[in-house]
Amino acid sequence: MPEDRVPGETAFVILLGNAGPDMFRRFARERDPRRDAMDDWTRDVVSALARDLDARAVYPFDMDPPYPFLTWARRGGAGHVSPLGLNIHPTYGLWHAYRAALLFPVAFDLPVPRSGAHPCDSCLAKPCLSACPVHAFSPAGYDVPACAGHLKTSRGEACMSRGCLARHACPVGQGLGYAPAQAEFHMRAFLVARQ
Ligand code: B12
Ligand code: SF4
Ligand code: SF4
Repeated sequence: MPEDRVPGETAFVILLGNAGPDMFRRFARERDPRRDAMDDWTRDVVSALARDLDARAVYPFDMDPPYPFLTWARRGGAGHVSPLGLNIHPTYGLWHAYRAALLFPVAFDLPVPRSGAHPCDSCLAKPCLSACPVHAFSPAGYDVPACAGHLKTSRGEACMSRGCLARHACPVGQGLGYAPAQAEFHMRAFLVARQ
C-alpha cells in the first residue's frame, strides 16, 4: 500500500530484529557497548548479509521521515499496536525491536505469520499505562520531554538501570526483559538522541 512507503522495485520484505536479550549478548562480544554504537554494528552485519543475498538493506534509524517499521511488522503478522504506541508481540511482548529490513526484487513462497489475538484486548488492568512515574503515556501520545527530563534526575535511576517501567509492567513476555547492561545501554542511547 502507498502509505507503507516500501521503496519501489521491492516484491518481498524480511524484517530483522531482536526479541529478548540474546542479540545484545552478541553485540557485547563483538563490540564495546561503552564506546560503540549498535547502529554501526548493525550496518556492518546486515550489509554483508544483504550482499550475500542480493538484497537491499534499509534501517529503522535511516531516512527522514523514518521508514514505518512498525507498520511493516504488523503487515507481516508480527504483532499489534499497544496503548504505549510500541508494537506488542504475543510471545515477546514489548521486549522486541527491529534492526533492519532486507528488500528483495522477487517474492518468495513463504507462509505469512499471523499475529493472533491482540493481547491488550484481554488485559483489562492495562498496568503499562499507570507505571510511568511522570505519566508520560496519555491518550495524547508519548510525552518525550517528560520522560527524558525524568531520566536525567536521580529519580530516574530505576528507569535508567532497569529500562522503561511501563514496559516492565506488561505481563506479556515477562522473563524476556533486557538485562541491566542492555537496559542501561538503550536508555543512554535514547538520552543522547534527545540532546
Ligand atoms: C522517532 C523514534 C523515537 C523517538 C520519538 C518517539 C515518539 N515520539 O513516539 C524517540 C527518540 C523518543 C524514541 C524513543 C524510543 N524508542 Co523509538 N523510534 C523512533 C523511530 C525511529 C521512528 C518512529 C516513527 O516516527 N515512525 C513513523 C510512523 C509513521 O510509522 P510507524 O512507526 O509504523 O507508525 C505507526 C504505528 O506505530 C502507530 N503508532 C505510532 N505511535 C503510536 C502511538 C499510539 C498511542 C498508538 C495507538 C499508535 C501509534 O501508528 C502509525 C501509523 O500506522 C522508530 C523506528 C522506525 N523507523 O519506525 C523507533 C521505534 C519506534 N522505537 C523503538 C523503541 C524500542 C524505543 C525506545 C523504547 C528505546 C529504548 N530506550 O529502549 C525509546 C522509548 C524511550 C523509553 N521511555 O523507553 C522501537 C519500537 C519497537 C516496538 N516493539 O514497538 C522502534 C520501532 C525502533 C526499533 N529499532 O525497533 N523513538
Ligand atoms: S500491559 Fe496490557 S495493555 Fe499494556 S501493553 Fe501489556 S498487554 Fe497491552
Ligand atoms: S522510561 Fe521511565 S519516565 Fe520514561 S516513559 Fe518509561 S517509565 Fe516513564
